[in-house]
Amino acid sequence: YTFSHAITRRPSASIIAGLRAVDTGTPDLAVMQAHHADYIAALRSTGAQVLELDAMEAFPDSVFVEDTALCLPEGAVVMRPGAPSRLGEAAEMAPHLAALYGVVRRIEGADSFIEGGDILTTEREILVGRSDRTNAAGVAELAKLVADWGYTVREVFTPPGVLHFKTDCSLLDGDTILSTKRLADSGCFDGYKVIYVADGEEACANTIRFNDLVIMPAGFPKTRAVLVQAGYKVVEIGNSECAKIDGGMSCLSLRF
Ligand code: CIR
Repeated sequence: YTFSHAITRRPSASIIAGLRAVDTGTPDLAVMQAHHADYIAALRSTGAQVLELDAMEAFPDSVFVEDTALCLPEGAVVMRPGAPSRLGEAAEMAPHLAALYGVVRRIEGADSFIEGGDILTTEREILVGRSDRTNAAGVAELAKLVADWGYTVREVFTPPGVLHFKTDCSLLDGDTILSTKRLADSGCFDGYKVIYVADGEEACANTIRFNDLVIMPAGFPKTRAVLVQAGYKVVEIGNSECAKIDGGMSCLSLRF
């Protein structure tokens, strides 16, 4: 479907303390700000209205707004991030969603954990990958919250060592998913058309289709060529700094 809105949050100086699985260096705030501006410009170029929230120093990973909520046409669901340092980010997002949306629901169970990066919404279902951040109780609570909106939630699994389900996949159109082989091999996309990222380019699987654009991280020429060949209009955005703290294109916005 088409998107009329996106919510983003400016990176904070505390980004240097962002969570990461492996330390590959300190993110450079100025470079990240430049990449972030390019990302917002790409979203805006499609005609969407893009909200830029202020940086939050208290939350180093708060630039990755996707993890705080799930935005559906019927309403928004505020998540309960499984990373303790990120739990408070969800409450900070709730009032902004309430201002833009009629209906806001919340994951509330003390034992429920779920992050937006583990959720892939397709035209037929909502896939949620269990991960180190998303547990069975979180998936079950989400399923209950969206049932009366007509959505079916299917629990799937994020490969070991991969942060989020969507670290390894993206929805390109109603029926087509860009995926790494290691994720698609689990069978979770059976029945969908799958385009594989090129071997060695797994880090570009976190891409977004936003209106007429496919926005992907820069520096993955083989996968870029496959997408162009398949007819997608591709825009590349620098992701060197977010990549140091395990972030990518989907993490940087909530889209609806
Ligand atoms: C984290 O570990 O939570 C952040 N450093 C990266 C979050 C990336 N978000 C996403 O994939 N949706």
